[in-house]
Amino acid sequence: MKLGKSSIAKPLTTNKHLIRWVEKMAELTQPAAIHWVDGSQQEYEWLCDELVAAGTFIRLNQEKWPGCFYARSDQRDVARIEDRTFICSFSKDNAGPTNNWVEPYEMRKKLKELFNGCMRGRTMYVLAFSMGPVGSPMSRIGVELTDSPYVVANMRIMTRIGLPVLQEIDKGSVRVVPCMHSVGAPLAAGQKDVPWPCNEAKYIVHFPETREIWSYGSGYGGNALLGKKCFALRIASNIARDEGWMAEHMLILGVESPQGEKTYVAAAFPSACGKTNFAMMVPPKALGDWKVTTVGDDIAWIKPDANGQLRAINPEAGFFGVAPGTSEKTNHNAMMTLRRNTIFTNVALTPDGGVWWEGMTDEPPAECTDWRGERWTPEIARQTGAKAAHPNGRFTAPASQCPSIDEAWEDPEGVPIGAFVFGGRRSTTMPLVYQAFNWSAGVYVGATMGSETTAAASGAVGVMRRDPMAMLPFCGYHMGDYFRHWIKMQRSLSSTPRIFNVNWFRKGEDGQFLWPGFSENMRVLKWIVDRVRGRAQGKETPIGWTPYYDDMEWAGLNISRAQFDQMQEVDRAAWRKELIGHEELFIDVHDHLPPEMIYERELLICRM
Ligand code: TSX
Ligand code: MN
Repeated sequence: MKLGKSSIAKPLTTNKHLIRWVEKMAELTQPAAIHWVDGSQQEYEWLCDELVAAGTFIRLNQEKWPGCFYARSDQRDVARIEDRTFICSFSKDNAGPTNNWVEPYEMRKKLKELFNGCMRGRTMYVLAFSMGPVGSPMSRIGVELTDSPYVVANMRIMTRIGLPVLQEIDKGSVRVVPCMHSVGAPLAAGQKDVPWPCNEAKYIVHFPETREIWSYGSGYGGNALLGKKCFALRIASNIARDEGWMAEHMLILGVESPQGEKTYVAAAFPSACGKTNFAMMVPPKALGDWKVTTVGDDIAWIKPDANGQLRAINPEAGFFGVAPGTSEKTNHNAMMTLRRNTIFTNVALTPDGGVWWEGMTDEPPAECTDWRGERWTPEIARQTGAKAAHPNGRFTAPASQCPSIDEAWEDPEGVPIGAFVFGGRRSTTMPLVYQAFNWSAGVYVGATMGSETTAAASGAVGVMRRDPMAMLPFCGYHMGDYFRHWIKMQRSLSSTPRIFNVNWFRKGEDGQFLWPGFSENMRVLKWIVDRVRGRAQGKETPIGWTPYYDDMEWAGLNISRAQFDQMQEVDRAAWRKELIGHEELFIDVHDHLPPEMIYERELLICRM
């Protein structure tokens, strides 16, 4: 093996397959050094020092932001890139019409070219990580080889890494998902590095059959932290289908009643619906002693236990949250979580060594340095429209620091799921809440969910985008087969979780939101829990059961019967149009669509 002057550090494993793979990949990518990540605090501090020296990290004011760092990405590397994301299954049909597919042999050839010598002048980090608590029967292990120390630092917060994971691998019986990652910016001898190396050409590639991930050219978020979207959703959705469990793009929260009864809920929302806010919700005082606890804010791995009860784990260990819009008012628990040991990326830097983003405070700072490194003032913003923080600016924060973290969030057996909640941002048609009549009707609700677009980044504002189970960009196989898998799951359950749909975003004629949202969503959650526990009535409508006004708790909130009726209205004319939208979605995946989806649509038409 040809390596630079730094020799290969001693492997921190006895696993021959792992060592051989690392050697082979080093031969391909030609790093100057190899570093086996042990995951220790000393190592993390050393890594952060290196990142500061390289200009990637800025150490924040340690008085106000202890253990926190600030990073700015390259301006062309700020988000996931769906058109560069590939599912390279043997057959194109298995990837389905909603994924980009390239023939695996062809893609491997391309990747060999791209990765050939791509780590020259850099260190290759060998990063063993566990998705889920180390040793849990529901956890899965990956090893990411990356030339980005920024990725290592973020992965240390987002997953469990290092020695305990390598010890699991050394037991020899676990299957490891190999994850190759390079920013695609080799350094020639003596060449000066940039703070955020990346490559114009980007490839986020999944081989579902061999359970491999290859990511090239990006150092940002889901493109580079391969445990998250790539492993825990795209690859895991394949593993889950094969093994009879579910890998879902869902938050998990616990609801504790004043009597101490605990009910766990898993919920799927497309982006820009406030998923993290919901996961960390603070109930209103007026409701009494209801408590909401957080198990996870993004991904749920859900599996039937020996009794046919679905149990869920959060495979992650941190929150990679969107910063803009996060404030004391919208998400107190997130603000508490990110006060220390947090990495901020693409937000604004304040003169006193702090961070700021749009929506963090009512008053913007008099001046700051924006996410592009330029001077920003409220006046400049008024004139040019410049944002201090990128709309996709992020915080990477340890889940353990979240005040609302659930006591069972690391339970290796997972938490029992009582309800699934789907939702979207819909200004019309969709009521505040309804319950599907049964499992297959609920799967239909999830399959047809969608959201109206908000950010100009995705084109026009207010356009309806279908996003089945919020999984469209994250399902690693054919979406029709994915619906089939949902339908099929019922057979391995003694009782299925009840399925609900919510919509916090319905508007009145005046264009105002009908529902106050945020803390008040607890009232909806309470009805959901009461339904799960068989305590509340449901009013039958064509789409499912809705709450009676008198079954909702209204203490401390002024919503009249008429207002409630308005937000719960099932408008048959609007629903007939809605059903045409469902048809359009189903046309795309029709050849793999389970018959239950067709039946449910027919039933819905009949009830309209
Ligand atoms: O996160 C949100 N949630 C869930 C909270 C637990 N948001 C923010 C979405 C953007 C990411 C919401 N926005 C919610 C909501 O429930 N509801 C709304 C819409 C809304 C916005 C503002 C007000 C009311 C509703 N009212 C005032 O600003 C006074
Ligand atoms: Mn997500």
